[in-house]
Amino acid sequence: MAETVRCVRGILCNFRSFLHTEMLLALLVLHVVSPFYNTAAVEILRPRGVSLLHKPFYDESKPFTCLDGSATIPFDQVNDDYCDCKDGTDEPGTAACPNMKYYCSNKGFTPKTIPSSRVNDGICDCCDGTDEYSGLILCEDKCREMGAVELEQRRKQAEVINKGFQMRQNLVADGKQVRQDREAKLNALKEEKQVEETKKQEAQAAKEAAEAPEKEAVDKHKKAWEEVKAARELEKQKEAGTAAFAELDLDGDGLIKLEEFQTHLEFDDDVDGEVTEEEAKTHLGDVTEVDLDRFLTESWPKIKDLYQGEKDKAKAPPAEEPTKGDTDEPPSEDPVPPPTDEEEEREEEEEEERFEEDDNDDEVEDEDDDDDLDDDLDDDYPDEEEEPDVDMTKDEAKPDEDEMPEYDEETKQLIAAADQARAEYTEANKKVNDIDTQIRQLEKQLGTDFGPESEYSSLDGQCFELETKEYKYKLCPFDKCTQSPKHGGSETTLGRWEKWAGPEENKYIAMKYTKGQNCWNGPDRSTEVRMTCGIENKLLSASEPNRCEYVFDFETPAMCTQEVPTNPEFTHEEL
Ligand code: MAN
Repeated sequence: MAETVRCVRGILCNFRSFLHTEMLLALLVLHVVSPFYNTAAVEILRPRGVSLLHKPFYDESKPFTCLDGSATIPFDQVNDDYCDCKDGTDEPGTAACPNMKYYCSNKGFTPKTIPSSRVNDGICDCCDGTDEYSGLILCEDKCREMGAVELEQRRKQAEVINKGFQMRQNLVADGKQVRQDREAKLNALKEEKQVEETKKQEAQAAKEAAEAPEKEAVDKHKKAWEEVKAARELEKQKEAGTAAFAELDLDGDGLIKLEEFQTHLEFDDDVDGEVTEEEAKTHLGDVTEVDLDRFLTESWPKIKDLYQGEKDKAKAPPAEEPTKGDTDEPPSEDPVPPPTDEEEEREEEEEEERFEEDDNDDEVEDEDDDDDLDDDLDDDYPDEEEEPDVDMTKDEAKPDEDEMPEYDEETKQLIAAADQARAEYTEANKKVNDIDTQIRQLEKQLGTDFGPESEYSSLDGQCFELETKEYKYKLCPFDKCTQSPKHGGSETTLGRWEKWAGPEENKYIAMKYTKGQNCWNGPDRSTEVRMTCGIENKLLSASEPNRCEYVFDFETPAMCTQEVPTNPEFTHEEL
C-alpha cells in the first residue's frame, strides 16, 4: 500500500515508514466501508496500476528492480510519485513517469490500460475509479453495472451464434444431401443419355432411310415438271417465232429477205434511222434470206427479245425506245385486247348505265349498284350463281399452269413417311439435348465450391437485395452482383462469381465477384462479399470504397462455425 502515500524523496522518508503500518490499517478500513473508495481487494495484493501479469515483478519483501534492469531501488520507492526507473516501471500507479501505462483491473468488467498521465487528473477513466485516488474527485465503481450490460449483450450474441450454429448443422446436412442427390442424378442421367443416344441414332438411320426414296420421288416429280415447263416454253417460242415470221414475210413467199427485215427499226443498231443491209444480215444470222425452219432455229432465238411485232407496236408507240423491262419480257402469246377498245366499251356501258340510273327509282338503283359490283368482280372471280363459261375456267386454271402439279399418291406417302421419321428424329435429338443441358448444369453445380461442408449450397440459385438511397443492390451467390439505379436506368453487373477470397487459413469468409461491367476509363467492376454469422441470409450493406470496387456485407448461418457458452463470463484476467 506504499503507493497510496505521496512521498517526496528526502522529506517524507521517515513519514513513509511511519505511515506504512498506521495508514495500511486505516485505508484497509476505508476500502471495506466506503462504496466510493474504489480500490478493490486485488489492489491490496499488488501495487496500484500493476496488472496481474506483471505482479510477480513487484514483491514487497525485496528491493525492486526496474523491468528494464536499469536500477534496483528499495521497494518503498515504488509508487512514491518519483520516477526512479528509466522505463518508468517503478511508478505504475502514479503520473510521475512519462509514457507509463496505468492498469485498472475494472473488476466485474473488462480491464483497461490508460496513459499514466491521466492518473489523478480529476477525470474518471477507469470504471472502477482507481485512477482517481487523490481526493480531488470521487469516482463511483461502475464496473459491475457496465459488466452486467456487457454480459447481457454477450449472452444475446451467444444465443444468436448458437442458433446460427444449429441452423448451420441443418445447412450442412442439406448441402451434403443435395450433393449426394446431384451425384446420383448425374449418374442416372449419364445412363439415360446412353439409351437416348442409341434411340437417336436409330431415329437418324430411319430418317435417312425414309428420306432417300422421298428425295428420289420428289426429284423425279420436279424433273418431270421442269421438262413440261421447258416443252411449253419451246412451244410458246415456236408460236411466237412463227407469228413473227408471218409478219416479217411481207410478200408471203415463205422467205424473209433482207429488205423485209430492213423495215423493222428495232434492228437499227446504230440508231441512224435506217436499218442497213449489214445490220439486217447480222440479225438474220449472216444470210440474206431465211425460210421458216431456219428462222425458228437460228434467227428467232437471237432476235426475239429485240423484235417488236405488230401487236407490240400497237401497244407501245414506235417512237419510244424499247425499255429494258420490255425487252426482257418474252412476246405475249395470248395478247390482251387493245386497251383502248376495252376502255371504250366499258366507258360506253357505264355511260348507258348512268343514264338509266337517272331515270330509275331507288330500289332499282340499288340492284344496279349490285350489278356494277358483280361486273367489276367478274374480272377476277366467277359469279357463283352463273355457270362458269369456258374463258372463266381458263382464267381460274391459268395460275395453276405455272404451279407444279400435286405429287402423286405414292410420293405423298413417301413424304409423309419421311416427315414422320424427321419428327421422330427431332424428338429423339431434343431428348438427348435436354439431358445434355441437365448434365452440364449438374456438373457445374458439383464443380462449385459450396464450402468445406457444402454449407453454402442452399445459397445457390437465391438472390438477396438491399436498397440504399441511390441504388438497389443484388447479390446472387455463386452467380453475380448487380446494381440498379432506383430512379431509372439499366442494371449494371458488378461482377460474376469467381472464388472464395478470404485469407488462406480462412478462405470461406469472403467471396470475390469479378469481370463486371467495365468502368468508364477504369477497370471492370468487381465486388468483395464479406460474410458474417447471423440467423438469416441477409445482405446487410453495400459500399463502393474505391470507384467501381464494391464491398457487400452479408450475414448467413453458414458462417456460424462454432458454439459459444450461453452464460458468458469475463476472463480470469478481466476479473
Ligand atoms: C455508375 C455506378 C457507380 C460508379 C460509376 C462509375 O454511376 O456504377 O457505382 O462509380 O458508374 O462511373
